[in-house]
Amino acid sequence: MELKWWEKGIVYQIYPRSFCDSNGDGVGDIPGIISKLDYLKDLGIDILWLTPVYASPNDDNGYDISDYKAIHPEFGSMADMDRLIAETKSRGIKIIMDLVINHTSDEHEWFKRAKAGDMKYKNYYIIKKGKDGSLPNNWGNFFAECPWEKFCDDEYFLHLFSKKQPDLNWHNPEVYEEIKDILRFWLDKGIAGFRCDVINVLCKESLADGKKQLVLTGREHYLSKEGTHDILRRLRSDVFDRYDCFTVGETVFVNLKTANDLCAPERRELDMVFAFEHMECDQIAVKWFKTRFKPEKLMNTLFRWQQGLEWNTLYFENHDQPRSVSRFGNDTKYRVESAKMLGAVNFTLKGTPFIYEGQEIGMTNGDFAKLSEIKDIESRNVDKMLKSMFIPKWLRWKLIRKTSRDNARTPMQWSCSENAGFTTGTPWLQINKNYLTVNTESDRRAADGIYAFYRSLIRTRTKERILLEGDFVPVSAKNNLYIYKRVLNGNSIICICNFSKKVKKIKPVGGKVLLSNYGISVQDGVMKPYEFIAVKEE
Ligand code: TEU
Ligand code: CA
Repeated sequence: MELKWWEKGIVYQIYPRSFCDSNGDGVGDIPGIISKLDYLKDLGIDILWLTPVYASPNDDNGYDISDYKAIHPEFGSMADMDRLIAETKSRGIKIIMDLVINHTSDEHEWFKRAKAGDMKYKNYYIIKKGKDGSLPNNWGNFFAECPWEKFCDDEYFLHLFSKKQPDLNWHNPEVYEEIKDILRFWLDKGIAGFRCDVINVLCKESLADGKKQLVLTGREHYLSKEGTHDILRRLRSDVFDRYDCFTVGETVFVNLKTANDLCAPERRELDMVFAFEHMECDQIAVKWFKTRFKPEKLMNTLFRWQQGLEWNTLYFENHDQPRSVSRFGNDTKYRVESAKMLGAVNFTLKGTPFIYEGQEIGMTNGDFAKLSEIKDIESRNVDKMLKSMFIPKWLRWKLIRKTSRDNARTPMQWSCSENAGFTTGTPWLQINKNYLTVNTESDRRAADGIYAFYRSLIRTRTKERILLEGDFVPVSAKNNLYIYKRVLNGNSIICICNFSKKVKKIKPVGGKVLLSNYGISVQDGVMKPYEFIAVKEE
């Protein structure tokens, strides 16, 4: 079957605040993105995903939207956005935007009118009376706080995220109509699709108490419910089908069954989903408690998803996760090797690869020294929660330093000039001091640069039909050595990955070397630290 353009393509995620600042206010912006389009074109990407650039009070860095049809002035104007769309188009790059429709900002006109007593708008949100003088139910919240906030008198509104992010009431058909209109507005401008934020929690089937759980009590009442499936199918036939666009859902807590339910082609809901299971391989129960990383958990999870879902999104990083080289690789002695190896795994599995800004030069976790240097609302709430559990300060910091979303949000490191070439002003979040060595300029100059390796990954995947379409076949997964094949019409590519610092012996594989992070041309049976090799078998 002919692959769709979003299956063939490579997606590059931009976190606009941290990408490139054009006017020296310390915040990345749309003109900054435009100035780097040639860089992205040279890398070889096909699709850009922009995290929210809409008007927002920035309680959650743009995921709290106060006007879906306006650009936040700190990012530029609508004219800048139109120019970005035109400039990407002329380079053959498409743009997908973030669609945040589980909640709005409490500063959105709808919520303001609801607050002012307008019944029409009150019904846009989930507002409920307390129960016997206390909260409407016992649910938990994604940002480690109480999900109910006083609305007025004895009423509360639901917010699964921050209190400045009230959840929309998807049982109200008027909400559906409003969102349809917003989607058309952007699609008519030439946007090629959406990354749909927490899309599988839209429909709250009931507001009854939930079964007590360590995190997110109550989630059985809203995770991937029939009402959500119905909304997705309707959005598809009412809107998306009329455009050449695609949707990728950010789907929390999905397993193989629910992921298939959300994106199997015949169900006509989403085109792809972001699953999280492989991101949970180094945590205990909740993401805020990290345990030692064991490659077998990561790789076995990936192997299972490769076999259980027809088409996967392939990602190791985004704006909510620590940097992959610090987390799964080695960000000191083997930074270059392990960053390349992770990239190679991400590009040789079956699915659409996503690159998060900076991943292509092996950017590492932020080098924060104390909580006051961290801006992320999630980290700040987690600190409060842990404090209420009497966890000592040093331990709270240890956990947050490892898990904070700001690890991936530090500004992009472009050069070794002041502020890493990101801004001429004061950056909104501190730049990692390793910018003097880790930056695009130095990396592209180095003989063993990571950027150049990503370029070859992209070109190889685009050229090799086996990598695009071939079936995934696991071969072995033991002793930190992972071997798998991609197979198409009897032809195969074998991929071998040494997920450790130790040298390993294997049976030498013959054939043409397609990819090697050590630049070797013959596989000799020795796998060096973090070595990856892909060989076309003959
Ligand atoms: O994230 C959804 C989500 O579930 C997050 O809480 C995620 O589990 C967490 O960030 C991992 O640390 C999306 C966006 O990607 C995130 O940036 C937003 O804050 C959130 O939705 C609310 O819109
Ligand atoms: Ca700026």
